[in-house]
Amino acid sequence: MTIDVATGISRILKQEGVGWVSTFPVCRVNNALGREGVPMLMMRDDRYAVAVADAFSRITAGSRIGVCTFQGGVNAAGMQYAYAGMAQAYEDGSPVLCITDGVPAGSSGNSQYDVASAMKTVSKWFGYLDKPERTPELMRRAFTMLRSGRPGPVILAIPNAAATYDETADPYRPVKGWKSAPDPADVRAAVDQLLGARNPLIYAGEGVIYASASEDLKALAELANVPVITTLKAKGAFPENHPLFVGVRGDQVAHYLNKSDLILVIGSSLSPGRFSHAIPDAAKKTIIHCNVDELHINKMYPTAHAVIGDARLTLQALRQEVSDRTSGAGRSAGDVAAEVKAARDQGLARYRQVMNSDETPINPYRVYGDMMEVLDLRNSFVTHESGNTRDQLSTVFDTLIPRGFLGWGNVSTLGFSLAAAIAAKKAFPERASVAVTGEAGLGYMFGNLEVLLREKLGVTVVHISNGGFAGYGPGFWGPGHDPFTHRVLGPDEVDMSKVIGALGFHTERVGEPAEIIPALRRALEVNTSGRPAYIEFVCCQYPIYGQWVGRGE
Ligand SMILES: Cc1ncc(C[n+]2csc(CCOP(=O)(O)OP(=O)(O)O)c2C)c(N)n1
Ligand SMILES: [Mg+2]
Repeated sequence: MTIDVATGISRILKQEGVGWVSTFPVCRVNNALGREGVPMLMMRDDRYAVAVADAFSRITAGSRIGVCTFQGGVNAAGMQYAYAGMAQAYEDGSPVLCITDGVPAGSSGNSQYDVASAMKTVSKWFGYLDKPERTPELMRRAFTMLRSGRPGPVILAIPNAAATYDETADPYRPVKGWKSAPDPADVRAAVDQLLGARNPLIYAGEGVIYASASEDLKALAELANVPVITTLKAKGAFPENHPLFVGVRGDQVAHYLNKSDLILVIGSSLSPGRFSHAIPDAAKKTIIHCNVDELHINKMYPTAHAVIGDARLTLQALRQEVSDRTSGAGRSAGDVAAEVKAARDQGLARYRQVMNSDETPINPYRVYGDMMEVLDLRNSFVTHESGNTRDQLSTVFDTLIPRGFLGWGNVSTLGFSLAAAIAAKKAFPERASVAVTGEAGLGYMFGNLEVLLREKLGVTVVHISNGGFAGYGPGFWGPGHDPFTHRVLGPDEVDMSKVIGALGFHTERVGEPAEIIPALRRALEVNTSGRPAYIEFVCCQYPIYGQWVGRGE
């Protein structure tokens, strides 16, 4: 049967189990999506169209692929705006499918912006559908890239969505995705080193989440009796109430990174960026790097042993090897858990204190502490923004299940938290979904707040309202601060709860610590009937949080 490319793509997406597509108009595939009954989540700008799909892939660990469409072709306005979203997905390695109009044959070279070269800088793979008959082939390749190997965005450009082909000539079959298992000799070498180390440390990255390997990580850590730290993006890959959990950042993590003689890295690129640790004295430590591909091996630090393969298969193989070597007894290493507890108690003491603070304006940690009390941490979703909310929540917020918290941002682009909270609601409608933001993130969200009302997405936006951009590092004061570019209108000048309330959100404005918990409860209750909520917490400026090792105070 002869069909057009747009219809073919829509049907293939359905075959691949794609339940909805986020978009900002226009894209020539959209009308076919509508006709074929694929719901569209229409965002209010192209960057958010990408970001919601990106976040959906992250939150479902790639088990359900987020798909978006936006304008491209000769008038690539949408694509130019969406670029920020794609760059962010590429930075963080998120398997999102982006579909856009391609430059039609005969029109290339007409504009200044070269679509193909721009898209190649932000994608794992960029496909250009130059012949309608290639629709099944390119979609197969796209889903192969999305479901196998190191995750990353795939972009498909369709120059002529109305061109037709015979659907029966090359019938589409869904792509399962493939994994690779590690070389047994590498596993043995890694375990030799691990069992010979005095102070080993597990450094877990987001690959553990993409491989659905949290249980396997726990099993290895327990058998080998090794403390665990996770990266920001892997926060929640290891249960944070576990006796072997050290932290994501802060003094206790620094203590373990400093004292370790061996670091077993699993599912992380180990690429020190702005929001991760450097490895202190790396040349003197043994780094065992388990990763899904070779891109990150011997990058920045010398790798003593690499184990290349899927994180779950690798963890299972390591565990089996440790078990075989120790007759099932595991590594005996004294009271590791007691030492972890002491380090955590010491490192977290000053935060635990302010989590109970009664001061006004409210201390932001009091809000986070009360959130932990109100939310069911096994059945909720929380995410941060760029700025203090990232730094503070990743210091103290206890995450008990994978993706109970989404940490993000090798490069953290403001505004992503709302996209993440929307995607979490789509992925797990029964879970409370909370985005915690400062004023900068809120500014990026404004246009998209309408989407939550239109789509009845019961999400709560928590605003740590402190009247300024803390930005990075020492914040509002001290050396290196940004005194000329931090002040915006704050809670004394603008009542944001009225502004957002006029849109139709349930809103609250909270100035008293005792009111935090009741306000959160009301917001979450309203969310259950599909109404979004916004709470402005009038907070003090308190730019204090756990540090990254090697990044300076
Ligand atoms: C798109 C983008 N541009 C710039 C930045 C740099 N940046 C990071 S945090 C921040 C200000 C944060 O201020 P606010 O939202 O008020 O949070 P606070 O730290 O005060 O809690 C800026 C400008 C960024 N992360 N993303
Ligand atoms: Mg602020």
